[in-house]
Amino acid sequence: MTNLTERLGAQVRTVAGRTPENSTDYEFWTGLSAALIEQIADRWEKTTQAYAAGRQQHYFSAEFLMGRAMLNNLTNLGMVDEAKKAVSAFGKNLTDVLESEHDAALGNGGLGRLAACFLDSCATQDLPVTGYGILYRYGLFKQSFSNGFQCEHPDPWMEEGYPFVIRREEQQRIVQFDDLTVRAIPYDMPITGYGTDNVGTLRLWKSEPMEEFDYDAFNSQRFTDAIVERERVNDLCRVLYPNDTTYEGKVLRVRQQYFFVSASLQSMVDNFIAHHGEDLTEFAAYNSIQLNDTHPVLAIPELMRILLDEHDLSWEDAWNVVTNTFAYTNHTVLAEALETWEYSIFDKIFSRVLEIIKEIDRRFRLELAEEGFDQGKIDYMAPIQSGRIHMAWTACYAAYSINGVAALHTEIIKHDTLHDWYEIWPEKFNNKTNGVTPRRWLQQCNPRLAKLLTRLVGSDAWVTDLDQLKTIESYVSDDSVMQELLEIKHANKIDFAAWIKDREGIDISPDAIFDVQIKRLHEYKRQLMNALYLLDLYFRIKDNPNWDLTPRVAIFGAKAAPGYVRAKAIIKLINEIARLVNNDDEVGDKLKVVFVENYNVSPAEHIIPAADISEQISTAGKEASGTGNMKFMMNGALTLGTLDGANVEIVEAVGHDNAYIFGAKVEELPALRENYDPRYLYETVPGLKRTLDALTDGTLDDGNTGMFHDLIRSLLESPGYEPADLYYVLGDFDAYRTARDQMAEDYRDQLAWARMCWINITNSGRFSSDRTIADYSRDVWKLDATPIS
Ligand code: H53
Repeated sequence: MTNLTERLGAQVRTVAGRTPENSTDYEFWTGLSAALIEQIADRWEKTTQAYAAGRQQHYFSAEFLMGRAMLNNLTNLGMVDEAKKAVSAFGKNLTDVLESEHDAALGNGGLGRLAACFLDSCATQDLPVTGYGILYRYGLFKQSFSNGFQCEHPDPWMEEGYPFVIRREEQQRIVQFDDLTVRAIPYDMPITGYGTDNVGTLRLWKSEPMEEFDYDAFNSQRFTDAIVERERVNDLCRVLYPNDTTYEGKVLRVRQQYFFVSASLQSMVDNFIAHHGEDLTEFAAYNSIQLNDTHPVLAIPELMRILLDEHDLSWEDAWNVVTNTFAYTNHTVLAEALETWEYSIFDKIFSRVLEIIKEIDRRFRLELAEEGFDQGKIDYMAPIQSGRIHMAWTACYAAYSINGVAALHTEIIKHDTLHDWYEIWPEKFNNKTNGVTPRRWLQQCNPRLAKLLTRLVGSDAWVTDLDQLKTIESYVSDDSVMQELLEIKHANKIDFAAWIKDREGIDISPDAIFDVQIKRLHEYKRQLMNALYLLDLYFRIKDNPNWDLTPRVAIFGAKAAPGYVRAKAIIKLINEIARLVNNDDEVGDKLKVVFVENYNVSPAEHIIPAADISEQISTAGKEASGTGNMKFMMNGALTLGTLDGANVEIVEAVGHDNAYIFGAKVEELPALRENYDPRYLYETVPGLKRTLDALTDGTLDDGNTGMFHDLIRSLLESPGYEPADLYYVLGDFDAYRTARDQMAEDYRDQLAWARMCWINITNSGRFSSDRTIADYSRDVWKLDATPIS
């Protein structure tokens, strides 16, 4: 191959239709992407062929939050320096070219980003794993603030073309609904791994009309009918549902789910036949499917349908295949997130699938009755109950493996959420603590720290074996290394301050503590508690203007589901607090509040390397795992958190001296709740009354919406169907304030602080998604690495 500069020049000319000298950064990005695809095409094909012939794993997920692809691919292929040179040969700057890339935001939050990290680890470990999802035309909405209120805008992320997905016209499938027939076209995205020739695949399906246009309808003057039909099909993949954890009960969402699992299963079955012949009873020997939450659970009845109706297997044989094929990951214990669908929806759009679910339900009831279970229990656990279909229950019955995503979460599903299933099939249950890829979340986003780690480890072996960092833990007592670590953090904070200035127009000092909470806005994540702390801190500063406190910058990033009124109220509240605090000269640099608009994967890559404090403050028992907590730790931020989700394991890894833990524990909450009186706390906890009163006494302005009154009510009054302050915000407030104040005090001793950061970084090995994937691969998927060279 000719050198990259020449190829890039040619590609840019092709996409831009003019000389590279006059082309835009975005055209350079497109050209460079094309050159990259050219580079990996042969190996990608070879990998695909190698995987197709052996045992394979398939990761079904309605969400893949990929973020940007270019830097990740360049890094994996060892081409960053070459790309820098090639781009600068035309007078461009690689950073600007990279910044012109849109985020592929085909996910809402943790669950979608986890899927993306998993693909990265699978590719890096040469594991034969393919991801399957939906090519949404609009990803997660873009967020802007208007007078502090969240506004949502569409995200047409690939409208200008996106070279990292390749349309595979010839591999299309037909997906049949009772009232609609559509073509499913696969768009394949190459997934490069670090330091390997293997290239994995993410297959995203797009729906298209059977005929691009119904000319008969058009010719007989029914022009609008022709358009309407076409749009009905296009609607299917038009938009990602913007809900995190809760689900949207829309027919369209069920259609999306069925659409992508049906198309994926068809292509898997065809591949099986091509390589292993027509005897589909052997299907599970070569294929296993991980269901990422309940969103793809329709794959269970759909595989039954394919085996029964299209390949004439008996029910028993088909069920045997199905129960050896599917593994189910649960990601939440929140009741409102467990999907159930109305029977009538299924009846309307895929009656045959419903028929199969009814038969699964009938056999389930029979099986349990024969084993002597009482009717009440059977009714509760059955796939169909009171006219609704329970996707999680169906998954638990059919799957050979059921896992939670952190040790504590798995215990909770075993003994609470899914405890009836655990009693019957304990052998199905296992824990797979989440992880994050150290390529994107350390090596790429924090090059300064990466360089130090490589120097001390003696090689970049840590990039694919993060446990290696443990070998350099002892530098904790080397003051010059600690000094270097402080300088790295400081340099990252300067970069971040410049980025924020550019984006939000606000000045922040790199000498302040950067205290960060970035995650979806949800009451259980308790951004409200953080906001109340800031308001209380503001009043304390006002009380004592000469207070010599360590300057703080509180940084938020969060999107609220468009219909989640209370979450939107919390966004408005934080923006109001920012307005109050940032414009008060008496406060000055002591406290700044920054709400980063349109938080997404790319902003996270700027924020995390600059963070000092990682806010992980969910109500104990509510956050299944969390993965942001791991990214912060890897980058040397200290956790301020509750004993929830994976925080528990982070503390286990670093020790209590190197994290700040506060608040009620899961096992304490039931008793605490019994006599819980938030109003008493409001009256008695110092500072709490004036802080809460500020929401409604004119200090802060909710634009006459009444939303701040509602927030106060949610904390102090019970609406009847749930207790007041369901998420124990006021209950934990004082302990939170004490811990956070203590952190700020401790920050003064910079060397001691650096030592704590170092312990976090060097003990983050077990939170690499490489470890998680190795666990899945060994315990659940039974896969062998399949290197192509
Ligand atoms: O999944 C993450 C967890 C996190 C959990 C999140 C999640 C979603 O993002 C969406 C739906 C859902 O049921 C759960 O909230 O705690 O870390 C990955 O497992």
